[in-house]
Amino acid sequence: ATGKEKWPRGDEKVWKEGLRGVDTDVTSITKSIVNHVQTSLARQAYNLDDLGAYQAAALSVRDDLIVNWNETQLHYSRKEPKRAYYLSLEFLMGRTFDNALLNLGLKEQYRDGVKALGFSMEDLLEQERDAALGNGGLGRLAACYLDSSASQELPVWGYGLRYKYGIFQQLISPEGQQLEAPDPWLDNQNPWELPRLDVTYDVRFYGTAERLEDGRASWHGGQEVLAVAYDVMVPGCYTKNTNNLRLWESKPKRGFDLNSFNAGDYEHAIESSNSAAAITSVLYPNDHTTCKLELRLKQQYFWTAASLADMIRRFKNIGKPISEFPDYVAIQLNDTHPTLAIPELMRILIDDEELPWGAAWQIVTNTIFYTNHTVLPEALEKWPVPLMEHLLPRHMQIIYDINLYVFKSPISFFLQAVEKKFPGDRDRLARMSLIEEGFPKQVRMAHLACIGSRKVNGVAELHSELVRTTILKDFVEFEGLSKFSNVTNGITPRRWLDQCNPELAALISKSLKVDKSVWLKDLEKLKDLLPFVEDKAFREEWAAIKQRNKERLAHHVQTTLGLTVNTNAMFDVQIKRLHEYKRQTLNILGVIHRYLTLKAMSAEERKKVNPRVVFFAGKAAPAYFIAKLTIRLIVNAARVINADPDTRDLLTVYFLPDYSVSLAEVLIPASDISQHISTAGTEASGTSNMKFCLNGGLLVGTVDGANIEIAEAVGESNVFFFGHLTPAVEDLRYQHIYHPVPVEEKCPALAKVLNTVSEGRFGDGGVYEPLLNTIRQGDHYLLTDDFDSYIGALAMVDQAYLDKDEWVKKSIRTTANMGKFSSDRAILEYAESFWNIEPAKVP
Ligand code: B1H
Repeated sequence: ATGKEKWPRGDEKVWKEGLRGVDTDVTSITKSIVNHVQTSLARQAYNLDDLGAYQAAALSVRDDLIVNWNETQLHYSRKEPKRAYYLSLEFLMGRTFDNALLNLGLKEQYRDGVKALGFSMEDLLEQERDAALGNGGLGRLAACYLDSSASQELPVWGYGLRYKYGIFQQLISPEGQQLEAPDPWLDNQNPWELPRLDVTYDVRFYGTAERLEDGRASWHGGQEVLAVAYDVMVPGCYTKNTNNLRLWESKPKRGFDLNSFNAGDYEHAIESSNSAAAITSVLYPNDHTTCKLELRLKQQYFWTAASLADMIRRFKNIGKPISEFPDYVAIQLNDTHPTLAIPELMRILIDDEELPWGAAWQIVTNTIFYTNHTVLPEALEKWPVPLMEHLLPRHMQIIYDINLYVFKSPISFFLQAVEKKFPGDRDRLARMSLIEEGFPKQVRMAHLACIGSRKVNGVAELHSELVRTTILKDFVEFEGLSKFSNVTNGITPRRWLDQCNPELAALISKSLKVDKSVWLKDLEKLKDLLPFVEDKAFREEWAAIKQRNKERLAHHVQTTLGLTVNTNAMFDVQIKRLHEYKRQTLNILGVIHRYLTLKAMSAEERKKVNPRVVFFAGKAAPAYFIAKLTIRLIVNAARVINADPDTRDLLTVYFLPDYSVSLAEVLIPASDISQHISTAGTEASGTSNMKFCLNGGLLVGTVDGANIEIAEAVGESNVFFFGHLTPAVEDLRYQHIYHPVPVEEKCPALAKVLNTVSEGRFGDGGVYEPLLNTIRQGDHYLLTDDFDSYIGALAMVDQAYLDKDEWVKKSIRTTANMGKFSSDRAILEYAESFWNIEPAKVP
């Protein structure tokens, strides 16, 4: 194209007449669905099952999304606003169909249309597989932030990987062991993505980097693979703005240049893990433990390189000088996984754009932002230098150069500052260096992310303070406090209230006398529910909705597991990844304690006890032995407890297999109480805590993460706190190691529970010894310190639940005060204080 052609080609009127809009009436909708049955699916009314009907309806909604998506991209291209890019290795999107219908405001019309065609909306919604391209909170946060960006009309794109297999499917064996099966989520086709086979980039690995003059280098040889774009439409709520999530798939490059392969690289080229398609094959299922596999590093580079190349191409289209890159682009790193964006952008600016080092560094450090999500040492990413040198030789050079430039160069501004402040402090330099000494040496990705970024933030007040005072303390002293801030996480009220709890959403709209499109985008409006605390009829409706949500969950358990759940009981829920720091073990040991207490009661005493159903769900990393053993204990304890005629009316326990976003949508609205009981200082934020409270569930928790801010918002009288506080943790751990006290002495109630397990009350006790020993020896997560106060907090919950009316008041107050935790608030903080971007509403 010369750029001088007439646009559009042909007759503009003909083009305009051909354009489709968004269908909003039932007749057009059924027409469109039937059309897709007939043509896209090549099927007919007489051979259409629920899956086919879902696919046709989804394709019809997708047409609407495409219309809006196209308009949005055109609008952004014309307006040229500064854009932000959210780089995340995980996007835990869940299902799309229902969410898209609600955001488009077409749920009712589609319900009617589908019904007219002889299907039920509920059945069709169940046909969709979750897009489970994430492990847990970090990935779901990314999904919530995309929803909020689109809903707030912000020009934000997500960049991630299109894994062929998402998080593994969890099966539970008859012995109670977790088994893992692959999640082939793309097998039935995915109507929510647009393959962009024309949007591709070459990504290089291995090869050699030769230094040239002016700090530049030439990186050549090695292996090149192709990154292909798949676009996922992200509709905003009641707006045309429909943003993009671009996921990369790896493919072998055609026209492969065998000559560029030197003998040393040949071996790697034929390794199966080295095949191009392997790169985006599977999501790594470890959360909070870093693996040092070459393929994982390849994923990280493949994705950051393709994403940056795409951003540079888009930026170049607007024809501005490269020095203005930070005026048009902000890049948010979701944890350290995309930290290679820093040396990669340096490489592009220095080697391709031929900028001097200082100018390049200026651009990088004005463009990139870094969010930390954990202070657990085992989760901090470090890559062996030999692996980096082999896979990414040019990037390793750049990292060494950054290290010199920032910390040691005599011309460096930073060195002068360091020298002035800490003369001759060699230990400090060793602590701060990007390279950790050892065998092998390792690159500290959090340090690289920190010094290469404009801002660094944690995800809740306490966590951000811990980032400043522990893992990045030296950097705060070095660079000043102002670079380090906090953005407390949020959740989208569209999925986590309107979609998962439609009856509650309807009651809120009716009572506030405002359309849900208003309060869903301005969640502080929930405050206006407070006066209804005193309205008896409202309270009754509120309680009745909770009851129906409990019945919906019971129905789900009945149909999927064949188990009957007592819906007259209090529903107590803990759902999250299995991890020692999250202390599911504390919960199950507490359940066993309750069971033993009930067993010891007389029939008369038992009559006064309120029945309780305890739900667990969550996946363990496949190689995490202790976490898997916890699942086994939960499953086997449940089996014994649920079968005991003395207690089963008062206490039952369920481990629901294969936790997912969709399962969370059923569990959360049904909970009376949920547990967020991490050892103080270990859970960076937590986000399910927000989801439960938004749905009127109360919270039992430690003084940790966002629990603290939730309590501040809803009032401490509406949460049940227990356990030691963060400042005490370090000291308690020291005591465990140097002045150990036997559990029998320190916490007799817990000792009794541990012994009951050891003695084989829940199947072969020997099996659980390794788990029990983590408590008896070392007790890193302080179960022996917190057990008594935990049991005390649960007793307070029982006490409070006796007064049902007061409980409902607490529930209403909780929901009403959760406005702060909308991800709209969080994303606007990023947009305003970090990225400096503004809304760009599509007219
Ligand atoms: C969180 C992770 C995480 N923090 C490494 N860190 C991973 C680390 O695959 N990996 O290598 C995957 C995930 N995830 C969670 O982030 C925190 O534990 C939560 O407290 C927090 O709410 C969530 C979102 O900020």
